[in-house]
Amino acid sequence: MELTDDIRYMQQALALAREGVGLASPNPTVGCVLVKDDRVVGRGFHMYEHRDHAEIVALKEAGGEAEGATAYVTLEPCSHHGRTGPCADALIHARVGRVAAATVDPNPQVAGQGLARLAQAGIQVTAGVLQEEARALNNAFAKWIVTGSPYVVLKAALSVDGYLAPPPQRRHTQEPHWLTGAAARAHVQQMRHASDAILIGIGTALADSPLLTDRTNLPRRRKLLRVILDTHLRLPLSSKLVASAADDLLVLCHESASTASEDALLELGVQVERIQSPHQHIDLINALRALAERQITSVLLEGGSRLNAAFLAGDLVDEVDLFYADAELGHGAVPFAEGGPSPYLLEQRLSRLSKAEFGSDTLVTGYLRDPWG
Ligand code: AOF
Ligand code: ZN
Repeated sequence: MELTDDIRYMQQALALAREGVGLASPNPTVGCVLVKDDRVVGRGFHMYEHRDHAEIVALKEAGGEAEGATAYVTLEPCSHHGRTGPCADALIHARVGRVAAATVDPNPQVAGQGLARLAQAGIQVTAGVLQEEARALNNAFAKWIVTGSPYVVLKAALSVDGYLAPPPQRRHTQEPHWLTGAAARAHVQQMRHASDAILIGIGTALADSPLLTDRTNLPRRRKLLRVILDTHLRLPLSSKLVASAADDLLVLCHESASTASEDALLELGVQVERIQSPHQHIDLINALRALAERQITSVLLEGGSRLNAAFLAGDLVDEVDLFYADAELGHGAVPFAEGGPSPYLLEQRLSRLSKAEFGSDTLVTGYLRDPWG
């Protein structure tokens, strides 16, 4: 009975947390529901711009009703002073009777201390309610706050035989070649919405001239940062990417790239950052660190056979999302990862493999590492 209630209310808190997707980063998405006598007396989710953490929003709504209530929180209440005071203290002060948290906060400044403080104050604490769902919502935050590098998601749309695109000689237009259908492409838009940045290689930028925008129309605090890895600054000034730059286009180049090219891009509102690299290519670890310093907690890799191969070879990918269409492309088509594994081989290395259908396309999701340890 009690277990069922815990799950039901934590599901409500998770649904609230999801409203913060796109609005909470670089903070975690967190939802909170305050329940008294089987009645919801307060609800809240975190938006970075509004500063208040989810618990504080819910406590303000509940007022005096918070006393004796159970707080369902998707992340451990914080114990530190950041932009706000500790939520654990606010819950103690409001005299809630019990706190159920879905997962600990991976932030080393919190990491269990919030729950400990609540327990010390005599509040009943239950941890781990719907932990897996709650953690999945904050993979990016966990990776970024613990390692100082963003969570990397490799996404690819593939033919059933595992290729990315027809061979260049069979491509008749400059228009993108769609393998997957509308439902899968709408899901990719949701993935873009949940990401802080999207990253492609210059090869894909030149071949496909993509726009790389979040077209969900859902609110987001910061624009999706469009990042191009472009060692020698070859991105054409006339490209769609440059033409649409509005503080949201960042070109990462080698430290030796031409200053004239850099100046021309800067002139058009494109941000350029030179990445220290001990070799001829852009050092990917340094590139990811540079993004993390810009408070980018997650990066969606959307492109290119070379890019896929380089990130996989560097063991820099956390999550893999492979959309398989039912069309075949056949021998000679562009491979998933040039000189790297086939997608089928990669699948064998993934853990927690799951499948979902989008129209006639299949999405295979799996993980190469778990940011929660
Ligand atoms: C909570 N509830 O809703 C969120 C929490 O700088 P601040 O004060 O906004 O603190 C940010 C940190 O607080 C963040 O790194 C994470 O550890 C925690 N986020 N905690 O109790 C919330 N968003
Ligand atoms: Zn807090």
